[in-house]
Amino acid sequence: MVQAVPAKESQNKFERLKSEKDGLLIKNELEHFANIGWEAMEENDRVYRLKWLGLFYRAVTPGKFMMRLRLPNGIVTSGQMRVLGEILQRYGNDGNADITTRQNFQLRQFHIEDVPDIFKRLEQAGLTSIQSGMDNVRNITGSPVAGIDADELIDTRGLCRKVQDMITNNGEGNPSFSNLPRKFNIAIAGCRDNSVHAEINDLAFVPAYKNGIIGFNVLVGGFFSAKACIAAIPLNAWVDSRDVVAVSEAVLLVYRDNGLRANRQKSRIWYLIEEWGVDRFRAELEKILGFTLQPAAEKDEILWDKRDHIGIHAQKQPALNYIGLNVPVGRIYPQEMLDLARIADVYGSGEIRLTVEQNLIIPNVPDSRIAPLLKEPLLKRLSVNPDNLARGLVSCTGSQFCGFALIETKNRALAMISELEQELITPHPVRIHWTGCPNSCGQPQVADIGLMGTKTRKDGKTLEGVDIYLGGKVGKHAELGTCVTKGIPCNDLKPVLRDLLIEKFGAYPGQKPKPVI
Ligand code: SRM
Ligand code: SF4
Repeated sequence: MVQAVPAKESQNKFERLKSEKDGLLIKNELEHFANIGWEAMEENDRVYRLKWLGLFYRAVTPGKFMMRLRLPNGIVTSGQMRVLGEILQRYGNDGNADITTRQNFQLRQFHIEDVPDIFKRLEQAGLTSIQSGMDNVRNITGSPVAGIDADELIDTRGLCRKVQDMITNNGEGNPSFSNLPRKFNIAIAGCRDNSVHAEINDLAFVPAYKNGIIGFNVLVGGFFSAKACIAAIPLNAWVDSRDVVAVSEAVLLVYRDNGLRANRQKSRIWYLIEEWGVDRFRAELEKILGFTLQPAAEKDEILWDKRDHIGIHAQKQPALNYIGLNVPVGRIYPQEMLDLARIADVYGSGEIRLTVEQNLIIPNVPDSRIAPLLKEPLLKRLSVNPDNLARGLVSCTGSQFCGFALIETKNRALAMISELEQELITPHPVRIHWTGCPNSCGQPQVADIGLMGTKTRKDGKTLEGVDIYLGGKVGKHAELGTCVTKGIPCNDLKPVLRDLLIEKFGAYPGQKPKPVI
């Protein structure tokens, strides 16, 4: 497929970088990089182009790289989990894995010298990190209970996999989509609770019936950035599930060839749709598809509040259950990954799933195996029954590893929740999302309480602080929250959160009774 080349005069630093050398070509230079080491690498290769292979140089930890995988629908087998744990143990230099807000894994602290070996191991395990950063399509999210939810409408597993295979050329790398104007997010919802946050994706499919057939209404243009946060709008199109891959491909082609590139702040697909209008955008898709898209179904089937999938839940298969484990701020360690692989084998069917809330699911656990599974020591930390604040906690990476961060997030989020839980009884789960800067990777706009890192001043000193977002709604009434308070120093945050929890979320002073042993 011929790639559109942006006019030279419109080229910013990133467009120049891409047209000088396609990021995917870096694949052939990996052995060379491993031989020369990170300090001798050309800076654009090290800092930017390696992201086409899912490798992120972390200036915060000089010499170390993070690796972002692709896990369509957030599913890994126990064998794959074991390989990931072993890779971290062997090459991770005390690194860890993080479950991301796109139902995915990031692995940390690798040296470039070890990356060729790591890639061989990933490939043998059927895993890839290809095209997961920079101007590429991110992990394709799908319903975390696809195929096991009694009320599911469409099983999203195969669709997520097929869309990924189309985009990445079956994991080989696909030059057709290696020079998009910017990043691109795709989500496919298959259940009634919008478990993927469809509305914050550049392209989303939500289940809807048309003439008695279940297919998808299509949403386009959702995104968050430091400059704007936009909820996706209807494309006014209904597609049969057999057309999901073709429609995704057509949207990407239209975006690749027409998306705005000169100003990176305005390079997300939303700005093209805004410029053209939805009707022209849809007409351009139809030209590529070679057929007329059917108008959207009158209503979609997102009818429920969003579930968090934590705890023990009966599956549609008789006598089988899925067990949702809360992973505090998504962080998990190599030995725990090996334990999880064993647990999935011993009690389940050897499968593990990730959620966009940075948690885990062990599916296919027979009734008779639940009690012994609950006695596993790992479940003391990865709880099936966390407190109501821990349960809804999400956090982006923050300053521990991310160069954009204005504040430390994950450790602070955990400490704050633990203190608040000592002082308050919160009758219902409250979803608190931390994000270290306005890029919004931790999605504060979808949270009950969103906390966005900022710098603030107090007593003449510059301090780490947060802007507070309220009003984020998920599930059937999804709505983006907005900023209500700016610049609260992190050291002064606890009483502010305490008051918010009491005033708006029914919390009251007290301590949860200790379980009787
Ligand atoms: Fe993000 C850039 C981490 C989900 C919006 N994001 C980054 C980088 C790569 C910056 C960097 O190079 O350091 C962060 C890597 C830090 C690290 O070491 O982990 C980073 N983003 C993350 C993750 C890991 C947060 C998490 O803890 O879960 C998520 C990885 C998802 C994945 O598996 O691919 C992550 N990022 C998101 C989301 C949420 C989502 O997709 O639902 C968003 C907002 C939604 C969106 O993109 O529309 C998001 N990340 C950004 C942006 C702003 C994009 C923009 O248009 O301006 C940046 C900055 C950029 O791309 O220039 C960014
Ligand atoms: Fe880094 Fe900012 Fe994203 Fe957090 S929100 S991971 S600090 S870019």
